[in-house]
Amino acid sequence: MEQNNQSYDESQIQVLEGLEAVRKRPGMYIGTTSSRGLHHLVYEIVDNSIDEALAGFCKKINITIHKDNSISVRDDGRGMPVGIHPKMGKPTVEVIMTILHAGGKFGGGGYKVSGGLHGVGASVVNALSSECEVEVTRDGEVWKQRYEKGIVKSDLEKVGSSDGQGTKTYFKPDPEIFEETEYDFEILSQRLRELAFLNKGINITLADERDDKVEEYHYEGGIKSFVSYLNRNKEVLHKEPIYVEGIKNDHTVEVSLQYNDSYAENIFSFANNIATIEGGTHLVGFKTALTRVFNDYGKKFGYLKENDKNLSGDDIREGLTAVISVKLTDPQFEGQTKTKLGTSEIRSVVETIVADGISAFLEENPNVGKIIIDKALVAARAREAARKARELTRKSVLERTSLPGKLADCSSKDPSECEIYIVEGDSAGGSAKQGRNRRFQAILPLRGKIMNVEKQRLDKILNSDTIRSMITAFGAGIGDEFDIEKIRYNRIIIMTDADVDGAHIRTLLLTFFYRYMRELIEQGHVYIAQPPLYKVDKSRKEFYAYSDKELENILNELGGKDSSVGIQRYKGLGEMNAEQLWETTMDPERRILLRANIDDAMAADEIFTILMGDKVEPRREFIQKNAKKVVNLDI
Ligand code: 2B7
Repeated sequence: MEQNNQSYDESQIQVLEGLEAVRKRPGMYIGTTSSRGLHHLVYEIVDNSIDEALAGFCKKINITIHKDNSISVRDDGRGMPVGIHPKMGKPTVEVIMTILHAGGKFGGGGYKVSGGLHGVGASVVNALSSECEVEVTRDGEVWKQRYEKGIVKSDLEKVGSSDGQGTKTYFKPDPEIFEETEYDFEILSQRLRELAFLNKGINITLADERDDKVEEYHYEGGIKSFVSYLNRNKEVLHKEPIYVEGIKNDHTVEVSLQYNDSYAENIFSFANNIATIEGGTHLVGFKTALTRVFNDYGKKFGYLKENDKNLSGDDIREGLTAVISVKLTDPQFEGQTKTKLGTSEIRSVVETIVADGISAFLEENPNVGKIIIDKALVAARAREAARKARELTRKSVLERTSLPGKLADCSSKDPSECEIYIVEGDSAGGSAKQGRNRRFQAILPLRGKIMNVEKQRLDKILNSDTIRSMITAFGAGIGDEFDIEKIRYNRIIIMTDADVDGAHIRTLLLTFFYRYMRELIEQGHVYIAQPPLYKVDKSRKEFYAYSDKELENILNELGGKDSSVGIQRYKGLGEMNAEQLWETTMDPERRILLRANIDDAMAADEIFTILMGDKVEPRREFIQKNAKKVVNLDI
């Protein structure tokens, strides 16, 4: 008895120390206390339901955003165990909810495969919530326990009976911890849809009580449906995505792929439901298999002659949309953002399963094989042409005499302090040239239309004057040969009009950077300038407003809108003179710059795909619905 009491006290102290640590350094456990961390709480809880589903015991997961931005998650799994935990001497539910790192084997079976990046679970969510409740239904009984800031507020109590089963968790993120406490439906919906794609058959619903919205995600086709969804606005080259699955050495591998008529390669890889943005061994295995299978197939059916050079991986991946999903116990994550799968064993497992699966598919669907090989052969020829074109560009870059004529370069040659403004239109370009600080600010005016790079191959893209002048001015090359070390400017600032055309040009430029100079965006070198929307003047004083809200504030401060107040709405940069442009948009002391950050390749590609796709309808709809959003694209 004595002994028992003592260990109970000890475990109690452990709990408090553990949860206090979480509240003291929330960032260590959920990465950040910004909006991102707030949404992460939901994923942590949902991950436990997904694990229960992967174990084969749960079919439905329902998520509700309540009016006060608290959250409920309910699943129809077996329900968290309610019996006394033999080591801890208290109900297992309580252990799960209050002990840090209580992951893994409750009730046997180490099935924990899913899990967010930080994979810390329910106790962390509990610790960071001002209120939390768990309700477990199992063996005909309903049990409930309450917590506040992670501290137990009521013993686990039987509150009713029911013939169902499952777990329900309610939590309200603590405003003392989170800077942002409002949930964004779209953010949750995107991840939940992704989870439904990645775990076929599971039924997930998301309800928003703030505006009575409900969505349901359920895909019997799993990642095959995912690929169809990603290609939904594209012209596909074969009707059904190819789908391959296999299990080897306890590793589950699923791959689906479908070609479209674009030139882009879009491969999304996942390990245990986590997006592996930086790739890893599973991706390497997939690419190796794909290249090998199509070269073998090409040879076997005479599309490639014995003496022909092999098709390159890039040729074979042109126009490819693919999803790779592996599930493994104890994955190793590496890389700067811990989104690169390092587990080496997976490489050959994926390679074998994919090679066998695709070969079998091609045997049965030779017409699809021919379409893909034909496309790869054209790609190979175009790549050769592009190589020659690039050779020419590179020579001119090396010669250095040939910085583009339109470029007004800065005098400093120290890239760390230099910036280049890419400016829409000649007249704004002129004002920018006059208004700038020429020591460290360079100006490159853009004339005419910017090519939609998504629809072109590299050789065509390199024909565009606009794009060539950017490549030459930046000095770091393009595509596979892009070398960020050589970049001549630390900041690349896109300055366009604050209208729909400006937004379009900005999207085209971001698409170009994203596709051909991705590190520029990844490493945070690309910025969007924010010119003011209005000039207000009263009694010879001028004020600039960068948003409608700000205009309202200024007018209020000036004592309302009357005849003595002049309001000018800037339709374009061209309406500002050099001095105004400097004051409002270019002076480092006063300007506002937004950094373009594409940390979510999928979200970015979605926007690009919808905007740039060949089907006109979705594009128009998107621009109309999101005119505001496009302006704030990922920044
Ligand atoms: C690693 C811990 C967290 N757990 C179980 C069993 C079922 C189960 C859970 C859960 C989120 C909100 C509604 C296993 C696993 C704990 O041990 S967690 N269901 N659902 C959940 O948290 N959903 C379980 C073996 C036998 N019986 C039950």
